[in-house]
Amino acid sequence: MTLQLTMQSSELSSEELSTLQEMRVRCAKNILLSTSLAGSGHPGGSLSTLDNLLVTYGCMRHDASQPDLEERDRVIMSIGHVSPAVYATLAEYGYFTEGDFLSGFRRTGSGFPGHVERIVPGVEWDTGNLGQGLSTAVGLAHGFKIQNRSNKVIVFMGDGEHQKGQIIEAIRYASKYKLDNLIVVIDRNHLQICGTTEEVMPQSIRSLYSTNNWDVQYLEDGHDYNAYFQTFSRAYQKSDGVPTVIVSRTIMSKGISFMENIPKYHGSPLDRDSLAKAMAELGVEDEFEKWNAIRQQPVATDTIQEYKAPELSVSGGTPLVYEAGTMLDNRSAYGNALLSLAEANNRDDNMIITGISCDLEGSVKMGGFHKHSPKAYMEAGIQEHHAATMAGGLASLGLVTFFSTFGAFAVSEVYNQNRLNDFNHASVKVVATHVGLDVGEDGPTHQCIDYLGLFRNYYRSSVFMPADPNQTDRIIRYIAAAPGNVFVGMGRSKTPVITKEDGSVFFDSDYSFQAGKGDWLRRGTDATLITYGAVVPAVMEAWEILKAAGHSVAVLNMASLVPLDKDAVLQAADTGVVLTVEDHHVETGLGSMVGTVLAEAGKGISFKRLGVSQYGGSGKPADLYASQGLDGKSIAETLSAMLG
Ligand SMILES: Cc1ncc(C[n+]2csc(CCOP(=O)(O)OP(=O)(O)O)c2C)c(N)n1
Repeated sequence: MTLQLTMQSSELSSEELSTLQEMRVRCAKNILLSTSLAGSGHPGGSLSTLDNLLVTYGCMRHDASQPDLEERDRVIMSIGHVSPAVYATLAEYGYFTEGDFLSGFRRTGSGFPGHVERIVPGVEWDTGNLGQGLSTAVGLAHGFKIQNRSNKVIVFMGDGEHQKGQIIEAIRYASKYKLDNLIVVIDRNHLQICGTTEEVMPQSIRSLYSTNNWDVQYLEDGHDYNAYFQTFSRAYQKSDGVPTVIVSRTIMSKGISFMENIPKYHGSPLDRDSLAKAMAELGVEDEFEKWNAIRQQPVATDTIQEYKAPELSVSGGTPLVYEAGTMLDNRSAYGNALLSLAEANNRDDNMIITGISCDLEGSVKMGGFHKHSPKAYMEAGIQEHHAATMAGGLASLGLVTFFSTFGAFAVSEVYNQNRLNDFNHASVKVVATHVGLDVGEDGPTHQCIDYLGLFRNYYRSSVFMPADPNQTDRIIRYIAAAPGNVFVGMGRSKTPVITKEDGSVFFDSDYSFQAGKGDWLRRGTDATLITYGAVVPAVMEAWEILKAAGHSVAVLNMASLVPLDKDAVLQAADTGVVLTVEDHHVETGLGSMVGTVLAEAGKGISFKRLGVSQYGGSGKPADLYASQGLDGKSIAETLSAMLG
């Protein structure tokens, strides 16, 4: 069965109301059955959100036969734990059958995971980490505005969830950017895991929104279909520049007398006897044994929705080549490349390249881009958690989204936000400046030395570290056109253009960046220095010293760290001596990656790692490098000792 409600009507007809009642009974049955069959899950919040979900899907634009319809509205379930309610609702609306859901829920390999994931047809975003859903929805809503599209975004949130700080960041942002295409629905059941929301952490949810100029609608009975329909329809149809929140007073476990208002049922399924009692209350057959038998069969995978990347048509623009002898910071080369990409791709009626920064526009060199494409530049304020998550929402619409701030705030600060983008194939371009000891005088809190260690934990993200302004230019153009999440890091200082031995530009107009490919800056036979990023000039200085001492040393620049050019590492091993040098925590950086490649290939060669072995200090980058053995002279000494 499915249902299409007409939002122009003043109220629901009696047929529509009885259809909704019938749907509710089936969904309640499936919520309780699925969780009892799995022996885990979240029936309480599922039953309290259910009524609002059922009406929402009746109103919004969607088509179960085309889950990726361009014109569809987007539902983000910030409360990913109410997956039973979502799957039951989507089954009602024809995305799959209730049998698919009941036979597969929470089984390894099935298409129906414990928290909602986009492998389920109709689900837009993997969630479960509370507090992030509103930011994703804000990204989508802002993205639709930038694309001049009329799609709406609806986000379902919990009341306990509102204790998370990221939510207020998103609330402010939605108000600033007048996202009237956004509707928040809050399941205000006053309960969370450890008791009432008042006991666990008192909060005034409505005032969070009203003080930020949202349209706040309160429903005293959130289970009243007509009241919700009327409020939702009004919010859906207005265009006054004000986002809407519907605070829907609901009852946890609504509809099952002995479960209502008991916090335990937030996350506990019914035991066998209680399930039988609940089925009797609902007036439906108890199908536990039937589905339990079916669940002994191998898990079905045929509903699993494969991820499809949005189709992109991005021009890389014309590369900028910086001449030999130029000294320029890589972040300026980034800013120039970003502006050039905007010039090549952005039109007033069609923005493709977008950029977000967090009160650091000048430092991350986004000023030129902002001036060229004001509609596509987003100043998110000092709200990095929101900004990182929002970037995922924007990027998932096919907007090429650059998120730029200092390394410490683009990586460590928002580790779990980037992680969710990774789950969601979001294709965010995290371009961080002020990475490593190269940050200098601002000191260790600002010296991001863990970007590789952290990003390597994600399965779907690349890590690129340019060595000079020319390589920066080419990497930025490459990532704009290549789908996928990526981290690009750069230091703060001015750095020389890298040249070949004959003095000509190394990354010249013929060079194009390739992921997974190292650059042999110098060839040599006695040893190899493997390096990247801000320490490349120091390594080149070491190379000069070693050359003067009569050593033939190769220098391999690994701008592409993930994926890593393992063949080049093995070629380096052929020299018999390998030293890695990096402006990164020595234990979690390139050195350890190279060591693993060598060990797995059974290479018993002379191998050492140089990197940041303790928190840096506050001082000139050259002095900080020298203090940790990362200056040219120290690198040359270390390698000389290895050469014997
Ligand atoms: C960031 C984060 N912290 C903790 C949890 C664990 N957790 C899951 S649900 C929940 C309570 C949510 O309460 P509420 O939003 O009121 O949802 P309801 O209990 O009404 O379903 C918690 C703490 C989580 N999923 N994410």
